[in-house]
Amino acid sequence: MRVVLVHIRDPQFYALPATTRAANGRIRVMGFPPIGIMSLSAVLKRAGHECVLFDQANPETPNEVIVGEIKRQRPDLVGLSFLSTTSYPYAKILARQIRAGDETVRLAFGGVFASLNAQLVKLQCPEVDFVCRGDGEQLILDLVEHLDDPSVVAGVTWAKDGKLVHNPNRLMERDLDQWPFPDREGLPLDFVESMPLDVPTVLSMERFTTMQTSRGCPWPCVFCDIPIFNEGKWRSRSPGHVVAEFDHLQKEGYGSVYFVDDHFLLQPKRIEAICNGIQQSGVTIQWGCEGRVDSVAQHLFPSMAKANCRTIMFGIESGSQMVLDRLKKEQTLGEIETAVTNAKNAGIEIVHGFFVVGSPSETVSDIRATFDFAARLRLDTFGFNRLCVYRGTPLWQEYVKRGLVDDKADWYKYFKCSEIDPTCLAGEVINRERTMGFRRLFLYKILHYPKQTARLLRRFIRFMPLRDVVYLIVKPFLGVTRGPTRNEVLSRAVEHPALKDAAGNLTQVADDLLAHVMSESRAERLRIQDDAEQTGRLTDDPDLDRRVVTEIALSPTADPSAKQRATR
Ligand code: B12
Ligand code: SF4
Repeated sequence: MRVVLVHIRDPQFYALPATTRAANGRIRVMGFPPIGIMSLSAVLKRAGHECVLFDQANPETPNEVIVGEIKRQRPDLVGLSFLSTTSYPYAKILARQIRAGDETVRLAFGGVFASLNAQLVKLQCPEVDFVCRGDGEQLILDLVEHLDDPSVVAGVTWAKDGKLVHNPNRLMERDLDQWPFPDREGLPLDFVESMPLDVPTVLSMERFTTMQTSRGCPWPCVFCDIPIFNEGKWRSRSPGHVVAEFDHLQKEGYGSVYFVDDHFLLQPKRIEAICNGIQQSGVTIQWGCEGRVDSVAQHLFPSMAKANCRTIMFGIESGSQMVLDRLKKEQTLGEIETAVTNAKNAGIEIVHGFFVVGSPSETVSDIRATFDFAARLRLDTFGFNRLCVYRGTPLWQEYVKRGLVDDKADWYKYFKCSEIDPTCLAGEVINRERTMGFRRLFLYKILHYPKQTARLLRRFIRFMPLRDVVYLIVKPFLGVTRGPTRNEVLSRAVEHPALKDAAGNLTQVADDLLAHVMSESRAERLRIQDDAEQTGRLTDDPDLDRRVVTEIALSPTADPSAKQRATR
């Protein structure tokens, strides 16, 4: 079988660098590689199928070229893969262009948004034959074998005789080691490691890629749909499998890797084994990961640094405990300070904080407290996004109950919370406070952490045109405000009006599902925690994790002000 897979992109999440070609002749893209379609391609090829990949980031394959190639190559299946609500409009547009060019080709959608809204998507996009839910590896293998009768393919939503068919869910696969490494050579692109800030910020010019070593996160943050996408479960690859992929990437010439895991820092035993494996195999690739600040694996930050972990990104969200509690983040300001301090003391070069502003019940003084908190933390980089609400999250459900969103009419949209929730500050106030907060934060960092700031700027200047670095620094002081982004406008505009009502009638399942997922999440956390405790017991020290974390925070090399804060 021949399969074409396309990764759909939001234009603002990638950019083309000034030097558009790498030394090997491949086009350079600043952004993350499309690891979803790369994973599916590897699985298909191993099973003997042919697979052709396209990425909308490739300037040489705009939609017209993709449509033309599909007409020319006549694949058995075309899969469009996209991550979020924001990229759904672009997926719809391409699906319609493909269908207009070829009436018979089989079209499939997959990815997080499509999974969580499968029936609605199928109704709104009749030109798409299959909406695929959850993990795609086994699903796509089964689908290509049953294109004419997908009734036996678990996890597919499709239509028969004009009626919607929602096949049962696929059992969640725990053995992730069975899948081959992603097909990274299937696209003629080289990716540049960057952060999607206002000016895309280049972190290195090493050959860059992403890896996924675990899936899911069992916490209940109200704005996040990861728990529901993963049915409240966390699944991981074995350390040996992860290290083997590192080894393979090193041989392929990669110098930098970022883990797209939702919470890498969950299981100390696994992290330790991965770090040991990297050191023993002599892999020199620098890597980065994301995790929670309450991780019990913080005593391993020094081992991670030794194993070339260069970046840790924490979901900090707010400097107000009230806001953290409102978001059900289940973390404290003290835990945040400890984690950031531990990471810096361990020698992690870039520690990043994700923050949100514009949360429900947040006041002006909460926003100010957040920026002050960010200033005091030893963070190297930070991002402050306006909180948005997406369908599939507990916050969306709450808004439905409070009558703030209409699930029937709004399911494919996303909103800045402040646009719809009267308990949020007005958008202009949030933007004003954010601009002022940024200015204070920048000045504070330059004055109080001059060496740390200079080191970071030196890194940027090495890889970015000077004017971009200057713009990055002065941007907060320019006070430019923007209206809605192109995505925001698109996500609210592109639809099949005639089918909207029919789609809306299917939106009644979320409550039960949410309750089920949240209880599964709690059980999963207990299971993993048990496991961590048992690891402690195996080393004859049940308090190992907690004690070492505190020791690192209070070590004599720690910043003395952080030491005071950590003991507060
Ligand atoms: C890495 C990442 C990014 C990267 C983008 C990477 C890229 N290549 O474009 C960056 C940082 C740029 C980013 C930006 C954003 N992201 Co993001 N991102 C992620 C993250 C952490 C991992 C995605 C990933 O690489 N997964 C690994 C691959 C292997 O999985 P996958 O793509 O889902 O593919 C699997 C299946 O879905 C399936 N599959 C996928 N496609 C297809 C197609 C077919 C035909 C089939 C059969 C199967 C199939 O098979 C694959 C293998 O099992 C996810 C969280 C998550 N766990 O998914 C959030 C996530 C997708 N992002 C999210 C959001 C909101 C955004 C932003 C809107 C954030 C913002 N406010 O700016 C933007 C929008 C970006 C865009 N759409 O272009 C939300 C989406 C929520 C929603 N309902 O919309 C998520 C779920 C995070 C969250 N906590 O809620 N993101
Ligand atoms: S910690 Fe919260 S925000 Fe982060 S992945 Fe888990 S549920 Fe989502």
